Amino acid sequence: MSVKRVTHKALEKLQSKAQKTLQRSLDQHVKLAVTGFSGSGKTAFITALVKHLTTQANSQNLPFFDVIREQRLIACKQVPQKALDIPTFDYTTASAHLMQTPPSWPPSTERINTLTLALKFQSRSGLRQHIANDHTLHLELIDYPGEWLMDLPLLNMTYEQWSRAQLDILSTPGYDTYCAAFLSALNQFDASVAINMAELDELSALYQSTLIQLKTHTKVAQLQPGRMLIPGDLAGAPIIQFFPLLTHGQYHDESQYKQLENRFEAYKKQVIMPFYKDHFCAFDRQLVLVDILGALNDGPATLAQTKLALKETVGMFQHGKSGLLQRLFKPKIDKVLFAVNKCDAVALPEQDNLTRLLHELLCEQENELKFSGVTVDTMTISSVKSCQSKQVNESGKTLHCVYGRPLSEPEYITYLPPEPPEHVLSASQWPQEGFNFLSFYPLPAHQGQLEHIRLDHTLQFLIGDKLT
Ligand SMILES: Nc1nc2c(ncn2[C@@H]2O[C@H](COP(=O)(O)OP(=O)(O)O)[C@@H](O)[C@H]2O)c(=O)[nH]1
Ligand SMILES: [Mg+2]
Repeated sequence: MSVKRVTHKALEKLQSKAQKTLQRSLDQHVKLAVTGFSGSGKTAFITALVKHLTTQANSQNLPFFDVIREQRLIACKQVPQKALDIPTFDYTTASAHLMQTPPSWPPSTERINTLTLALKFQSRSGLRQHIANDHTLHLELIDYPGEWLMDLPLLNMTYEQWSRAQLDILSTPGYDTYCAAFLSALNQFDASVAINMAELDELSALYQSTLIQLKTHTKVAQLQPGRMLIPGDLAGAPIIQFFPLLTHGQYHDESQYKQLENRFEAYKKQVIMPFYKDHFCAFDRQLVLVDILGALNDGPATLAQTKLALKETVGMFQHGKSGLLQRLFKPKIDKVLFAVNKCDAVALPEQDNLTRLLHELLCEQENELKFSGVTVDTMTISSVKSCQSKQVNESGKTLHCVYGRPLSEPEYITYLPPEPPEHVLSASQWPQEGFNFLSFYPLPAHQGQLEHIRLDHTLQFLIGDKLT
């Protein structure tokens, strides 16, 4: 009798243990790469994502996120991260900036940091719903300075190739004001003579100030090495003190040229490689945020360079194919979303133009990715709304305007933004007056609620299938 009871109990225990193990194996971990060049809106996006999932997860606010529309999301909260050696994303400070009166944008990112959210949900499909009442998806997010992303293509380049590409950019008409001093000093530089540390330091510093100028005044993305702009813990180290230089024949091992080439190679091996290996591989999903409005404001050269920079960086991930990163770190990204961010600064009927323009800029990459079995989509979003759309009647005509407080102004204004092109324009098709999309402060939170455009579509595409 007692033997029977024990056996029955043991069986129940075993069943429950098996159920727990199965449930654990069905609980999932998704690592989402939020990528984009500096200023594309990564930090604001992560802040908004956490805010909406933890405090605004209702079907009015996120109607196109299935788990929420179907009222299956039980709760979402920040949980301790797996990686103990990376600082935690400071959500409290970042969200405080958006929520304060008047609101401001979160500070820009100077280092890598991470945050993990646990989404507890009810399943309605497959095996899961029979195993347990609720399941948990862990969503891991990583924030880092966008400048460091732009270092990724260097892994595929020799010093000579990089120098040529970089000097091409510095010689772009329109950038002379920022680059002339460095280019003329470079003309005087003799690369064949013996190593002269003082001279290398001086020219590196001049190159660094050129990159800083370009970053301040243009939207050009290819500012390399990224650590010259955001050094992290490498400030002042010779490994980040190099600059592009054209070759003229052979150089001896102790020449200035060889020293620069060695620093470039050391930077690749000791800075870029470990960074991506430690933090930037094993992503499951990727969001690429693109600041097309900034590129349009800058002009045709910057738009063309944005296209190239996207091609180079997205190409490095080569999800599923045999790219360099694939061989090195085996990334396994199976879904990529390209999103034009900040679309709230464009009149509502013209926002679709941005999707079409992005699609055209990226058609080659999209094709490659799809061919490798990756699911790809393009979208126009705004993770934190900074403007309301507003219709104004003028002499019987309806004008589609935006209403917000520009960064340069003390007051709210109604502004008629330019119409963004649907296609890439050549220099001759470019409007003479250029484009002038304004940047605005975030809209004030209303009763503690932030507004977004298509954050729910974004979440559905990126993680919806993991929450069924
Ligand atoms: N209109 C609008 N502007 C945004 C949005 N997100 C970011 N921005 C602007 O872009 C700037 C850079 O954003 P940030 O998140 O720091 O970019 P990051 O460098 O990619 O992390 C902000 O200071 C804002 O001016 C958005 O959703 N809408
Ligand atoms: Mg940032």
